[in-house]
Amino acid sequence: MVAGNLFIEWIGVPNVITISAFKWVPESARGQVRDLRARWALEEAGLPYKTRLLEQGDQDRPEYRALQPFGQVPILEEDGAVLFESGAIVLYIGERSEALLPKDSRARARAVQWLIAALNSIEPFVMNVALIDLFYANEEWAKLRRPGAVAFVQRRLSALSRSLGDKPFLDGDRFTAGDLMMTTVLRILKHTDIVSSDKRLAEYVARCTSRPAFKRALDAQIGDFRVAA
Ligand SMILES: N[C@@H](CCC(=O)N[C@@H](CS)C(=O)NCC(=O)O)C(=O)O
Repeated sequence: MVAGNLFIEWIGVPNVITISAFKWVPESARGQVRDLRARWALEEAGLPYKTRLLEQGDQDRPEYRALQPFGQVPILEEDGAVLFESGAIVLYIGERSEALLPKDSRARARAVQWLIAALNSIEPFVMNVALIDLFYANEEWAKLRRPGAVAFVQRRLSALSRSLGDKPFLDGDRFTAGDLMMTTVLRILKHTDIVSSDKRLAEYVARCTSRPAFKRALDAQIGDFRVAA
């Protein structure tokens, strides 16, 4: 026991990973802020982390912009290394955990493929609708644009639903980083029935969000807002 403690002192305790998050966001954004993706990945991987909570305006300070050029959350910091973009962060964490990225190289490539599909083929169209609803709902142009934006995302989601088929997860029986990312993207439309009206996608999101790691991540994000309130 003593020898063990001495050993830890000698090698030094590694720095705990830090994730940036906002100290406050409006109620409607709670549970949606993208640091949730990093927190969820860390929970799946069983890695401890702490948060660096940004006050209003902190994201525009030169110190933060030097770490995240666009002034967004999340960033991940570990032992002097810094990463931005939630996709890159989830993949970085995934390197430490087969729960996110399988060892088999082809299965791993497919997990990355689904993560990129979530960010590149689904999220932009989901965001078209979300931005209209959450920021521009009363603008005349938004009222005209919304039906087309909804129709487009519905076509994408139908294709996703067909590809998912009867499988529990996008690549089959096993949850991966691709499912983590896809779930967080689909949840952006929680305020509509666009995802929930597709039974397969609704069950898929429910399956992924019933994972204990997701619940811990969500509780932690909401908990940080409560502490800051
Ligand atoms: N592509 C980025 C998007 C990050 C993002 O949009 N973060 C939002 C919170 S969910 C943010 O920081 N918004 C403030 C801003 O864009 O100024 C990622 O996935 O990390």
